[in-house]
Amino acid sequence: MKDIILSWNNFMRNNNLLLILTVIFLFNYADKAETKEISRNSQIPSLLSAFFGLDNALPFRANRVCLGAWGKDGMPVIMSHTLNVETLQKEDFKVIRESGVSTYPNCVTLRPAQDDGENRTVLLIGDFGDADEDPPFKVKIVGDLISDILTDKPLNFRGTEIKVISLHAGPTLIFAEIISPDIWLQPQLKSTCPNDTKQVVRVTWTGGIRLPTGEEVSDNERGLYSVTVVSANGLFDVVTPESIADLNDGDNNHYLCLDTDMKAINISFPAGYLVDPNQDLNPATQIDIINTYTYRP
Ligand SMILES: [Ca+2]
Ligand SMILES: [Ca+2]
Ligand SMILES: [Ca+2]
Repeated sequence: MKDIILSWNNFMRNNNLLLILTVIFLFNYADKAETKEISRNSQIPSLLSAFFGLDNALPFRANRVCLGAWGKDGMPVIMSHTLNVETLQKEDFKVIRESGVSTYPNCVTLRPAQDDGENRTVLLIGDFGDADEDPPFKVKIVGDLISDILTDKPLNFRGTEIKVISLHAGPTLIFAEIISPDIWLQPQLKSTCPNDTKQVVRVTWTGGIRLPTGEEVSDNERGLYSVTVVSANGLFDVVTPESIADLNDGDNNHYLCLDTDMKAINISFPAGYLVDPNQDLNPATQIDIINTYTYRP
């Protein structure tokens, strides 16, 4: 009898071992399948930032974009990829306050960042809580919101979320990419790059930016941007843009026109020169450049 119990115990031990090995195998397999799926897309959709830009303070003119927006909260959300506008709905965005109370925006819009290739900044308009009492804490995508990037599987933002940057924080750089001449040579841009431009980096801030005087940024500020470039033989240099384009359109983008062929890898900007709509000054900020377009001289 004792022998039977011992062999039963052995059997169970072996079976447990088998079960554990099976679980490990399945996890590994699932992990590999997942990795394969992502690498085929080589893209993972995510929210880059959600910025509590204005608290009960959207200006009267915001009514033109969203009826009743005057005096509401404004929160730009930056997406990792440009959006298929037809899949953008206010019900896709759930804003959760510190207390746990959640609301949907009254309106969402890609305006004013709507030039070709820009549509990754969604302005949420609504009542998201109050800065001092119960501020917004988190934004979560709860509907199907799809990127317009062509991949074998649609890039869906559903389920992604991000912690909200507080009202009193200043604006920072959140995204930078090399863009194609097809985009920066377009005449409909409000301001364009000079003819001898070799490459252009589009930088995106977490929200709208102006000078502390209330004026729009002009080409006079180009020297504030430092662009780290690297030569073909691996030598680093820091340059300033020859000029800034995409000015005076009230959005959170600047196109930095570079007169060098060297590979641009990083952008930095010093503290204290720009303000967000709440008049908070920018901290020192920097961001690596993504090369979604391959420059061929
Ligand atoms: Ca623009
Ligand atoms: Ca509010
Ligand atoms: Ca702009």
